[in-house]
Amino acid sequence: MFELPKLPYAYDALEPFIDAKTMEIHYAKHHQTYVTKLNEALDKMPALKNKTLLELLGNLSAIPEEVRNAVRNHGGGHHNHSLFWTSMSGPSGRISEPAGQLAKAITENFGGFTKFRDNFTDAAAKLFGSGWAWLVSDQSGKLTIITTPNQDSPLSQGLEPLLGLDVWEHAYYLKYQNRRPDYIAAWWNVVNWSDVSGRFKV
Ligand code: MN3
Repeated sequence: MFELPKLPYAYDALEPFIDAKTMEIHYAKHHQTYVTKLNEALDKMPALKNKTLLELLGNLSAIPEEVRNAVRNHGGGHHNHSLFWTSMSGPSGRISEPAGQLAKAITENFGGFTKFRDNFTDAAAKLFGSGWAWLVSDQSGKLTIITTPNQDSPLSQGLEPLLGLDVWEHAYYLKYQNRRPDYIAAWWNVVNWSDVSGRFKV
């Protein structure tokens, strides 16, 4: 059975950029629901129960049709949010710019960190409806910025998610209402590049 991972900081750790109430509802209610519903779907398909999220999401066409959408939505929701929480941190220990190989790759692929950040911000702001903006790498280590609708995971496109931004309204509405660009601008302050850089394997 999949379980809600422990949040690596307190609900108020990301204040004032992301408020404690949003974090509490987002983690304890929204993320928990994805986990619960993923488990409910897998209860109907015991053959899938030993598979990892990567195995499930990395080959959706192999999932029986009866539960495929549930695995895609709730398995994706579980994986996306697990990555989202660890990609952020409170001020202590937070590294505010990429380091090492990832810093080098961002410069090579986007022409510098500022350009990367502007492109990512633009993609997240323009994404219509609910979904995610991502920094992903392919098998060769090439980096791109993509968006996915709903809870679709980059894993289902054979891409490795390094950094993801949740732009569902539930991620920001309490504090920012319809001002998604303000939420995105604030979010950059809490990205923990040490975690993101650690995911990049060339
Ligand atoms: Mn969310």
